[in-house]
Amino acid sequence: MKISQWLAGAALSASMMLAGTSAFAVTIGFSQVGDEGDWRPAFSKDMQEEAKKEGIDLKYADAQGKEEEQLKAVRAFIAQKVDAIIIAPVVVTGWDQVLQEAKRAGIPVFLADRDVDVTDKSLYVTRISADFNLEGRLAGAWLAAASKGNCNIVEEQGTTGAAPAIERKKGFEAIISNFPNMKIVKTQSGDFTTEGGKKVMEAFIKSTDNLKGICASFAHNDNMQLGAIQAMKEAGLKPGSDVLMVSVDYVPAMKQALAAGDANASVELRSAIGKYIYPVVLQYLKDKKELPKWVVIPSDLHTAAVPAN
Ligand code: GYE
Repeated sequence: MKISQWLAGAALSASMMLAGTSAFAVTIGFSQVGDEGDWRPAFSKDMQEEAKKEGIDLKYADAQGKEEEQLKAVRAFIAQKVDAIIIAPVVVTGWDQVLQEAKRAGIPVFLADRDVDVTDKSLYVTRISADFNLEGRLAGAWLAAASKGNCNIVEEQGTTGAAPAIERKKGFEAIISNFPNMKIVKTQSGDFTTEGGKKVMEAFIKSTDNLKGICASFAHNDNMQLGAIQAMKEAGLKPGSDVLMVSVDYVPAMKQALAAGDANASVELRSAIGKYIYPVVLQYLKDKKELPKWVVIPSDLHTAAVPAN
């Protein structure tokens, strides 16, 4: 629901008429991970634009990839008595205490994108995000079909302890474990960055004698895969034909890599998700109705032609 529709309803309320208020301002604090790749800044921009459209006063805090910064930002939002807090958590651990502080202050917390690992689920209202495990399964299923179930894989993992790194790996492994001739032979974290992916692939190239016997690179995000593509080209290899390249996000640079034949598949992680997130938050602020703990945003698989061999 748009805030304009909501306002129309709210304006009818006797209390507002008595107070003579014609506008309802909602203040939301949003603690964002940082800007580690191409997907994240697109998501941040969308959150800011959608907030404007909804008439939300958005307090935006960039944690530069550090959980300590997120904890500080959340505490600052609590001190400012915002109406709600949205967190895209860097990693899954370390959240219990600060979420309890928000709960004591009566400020509802919503998770966007990444997940947290807390035993008391009442510490947040809901999480609005894509299914990272499904993304891993889609990538694994594509690769199983493309390689006919025969594939030695190198894997570039996302940030250690981050929900998408954990779940994409689990989902991918759940699929390839059905194929006795598919296995991950090298795996390392590239921290979701282009530079990280490049470094990791350089190490893989060295330790496998120029990717000898390697059939695919699975990267937990496109930026690491784009870095891996650079490293492979510098080593005289042909990503997309010598080695199958599958990753997640479907950012514009990956669309180009797919079109150029440097990559073969990418699972889309939508970045324009403010339109999924804010209506849930605003509705909850209005009616305080309990929500399911996860509101799922759909993911799609995009592929380029698989080279025949
Ligand atoms: O895939 C990656 C970003 O949290 C799911 O974070 C997100 C991931 C996304 O850095 O590119």
